[in-house]
Amino acid sequence: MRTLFSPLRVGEIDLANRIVMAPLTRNRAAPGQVPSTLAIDYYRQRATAGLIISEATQISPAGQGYLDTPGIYNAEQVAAWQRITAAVHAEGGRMVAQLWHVGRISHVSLQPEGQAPVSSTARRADTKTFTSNGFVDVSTPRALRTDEIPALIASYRHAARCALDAGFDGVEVHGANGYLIEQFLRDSINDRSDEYGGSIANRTRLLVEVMQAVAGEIGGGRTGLRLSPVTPANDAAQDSNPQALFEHALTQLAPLQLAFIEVVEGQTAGPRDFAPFDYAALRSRFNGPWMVNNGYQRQMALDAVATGAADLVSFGRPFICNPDLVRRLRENAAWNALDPSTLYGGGAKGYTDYPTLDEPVTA
Ligand code: 8OZ
Repeated sequence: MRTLFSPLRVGEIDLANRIVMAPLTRNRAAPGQVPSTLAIDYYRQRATAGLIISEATQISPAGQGYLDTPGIYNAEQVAAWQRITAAVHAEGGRMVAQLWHVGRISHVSLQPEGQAPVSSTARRADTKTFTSNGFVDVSTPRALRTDEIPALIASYRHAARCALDAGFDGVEVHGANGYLIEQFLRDSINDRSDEYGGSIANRTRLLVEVMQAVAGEIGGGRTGLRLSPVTPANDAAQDSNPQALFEHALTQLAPLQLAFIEVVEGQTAGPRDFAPFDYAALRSRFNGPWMVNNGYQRQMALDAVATGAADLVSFGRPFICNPDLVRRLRENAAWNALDPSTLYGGGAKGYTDYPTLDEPVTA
């Protein structure tokens, strides 16, 4: 019988169970956008997950949009990630790097030479980001020229190569939450008149070319994708026809034989029924492992896998506060409560000090 606890091979990656640690931004990177040494323990503690998806990691300096997020584009970063992936592998875990470009969700103080962030559009998002000066409005972006797209795609390819050099089992491309790829996908944001704007085929072009480049570099069986078809995160207004848009995208991606697709159902970290969307119809366009996310409780997750509605379930905030979430799911044990004040930035507190079932809770 197939359960949440049964093994699964996704593409080229063998997983011990179907419980996934979702990508989680924690803003604790060291100078140089290098993951901190604390991150070694943080991820090692969670290595009983069938798969860990790393926190979002920018593919290039211009891909950064928040203070103290790690990158995956230079040798120093690769060396630091190597220590993390080695620790996870030593515990029998598997880990992929989430490849991220924020597009317009950034601030000039975080950009190379204080330049404007780049996007599909020159229109500013109505949202804030976190900088060394606290929460500030995101900056007005500059629309990428068509002739700049090949270099952008090359930076995804380079980051994918860096991820494999760093010992990751693969990557997940961040195509969700209103960041660069969704700034191209949605007609509520993309106002281009070149071949990357307008029709659904044109708006999905960047995603498809990025996925082709990454899969071409490291193999489709080591490449996953995160989508969030209706989330309003980061001022991503609804597309006029998200069902047709995302079904077209998955149809285009089918030949790549991707390792998995992770779908955020509803509003990221919010209501699951935020906007109507037929996720089963979307899934019918994809021939590989289907990972669901957003607000899954134990019974929901057990049912999703047992009924075949999903192959894998990713948990975000529950994994932050329960390093041994897999055991707690297995034994139907209670979950620790999350401390929201330690989510973003800081040190060990709220990061590596959440207790397991074996540890007495210390004050
Ligand atoms: C929370 C804070 C900053 C970034 C996402 C990468 O929503 C993020 C993120 C989440 O995908």
